[in-house]
Amino acid sequence: MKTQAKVSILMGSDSDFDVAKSGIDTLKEFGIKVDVKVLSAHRTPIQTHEYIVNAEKEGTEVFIAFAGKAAHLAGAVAANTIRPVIGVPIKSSHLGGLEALLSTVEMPSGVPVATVAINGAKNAALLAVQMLSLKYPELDKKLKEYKENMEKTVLAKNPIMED
Ligand code: RP5
Repeated sequence: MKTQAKVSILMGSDSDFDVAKSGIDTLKEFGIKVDVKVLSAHRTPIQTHEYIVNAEKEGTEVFIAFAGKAAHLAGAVAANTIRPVIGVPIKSSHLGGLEALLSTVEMPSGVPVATVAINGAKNAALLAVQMLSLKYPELDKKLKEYKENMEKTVLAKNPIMED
């Protein structure tokens, strides 16, 4: 099932791709058009700014930003768009991702970033689908099916015992 909904995925480094992949795959399962770019708030600030402005003009409705360490990418995206921004902190080898979580979630008042768990790519994608389902009835329907299937899978593995 295809939809006109469009999400931009940014990651601070190609080393974030392994985490981002499950989010990208989830969005594609819902038939959402995904534009994926490696852009950094620190290493390519000018190109990041240009991309965000153009993406919004070209129809991106939600941004998802993956970044680790001093993770300023989601904040930098939110500073340059009025579209919703979801931040995914990436786990690091030294500090375990807590530094990225705090860098992503502690936004100043007026510039929100909806921050999911460390490496929470799938939930970021599902949150984006939930936002888009307000506009696209086909996504609303598919989300309901997704939740029903999740419930069935859990109950099949863990049947509720009756007295
Ligand atoms: C962040 O620094 C990236 O988002 C990545 O998570 C981390 C490490 O980047 P690399 O040194 O692997 O390129 O900006």
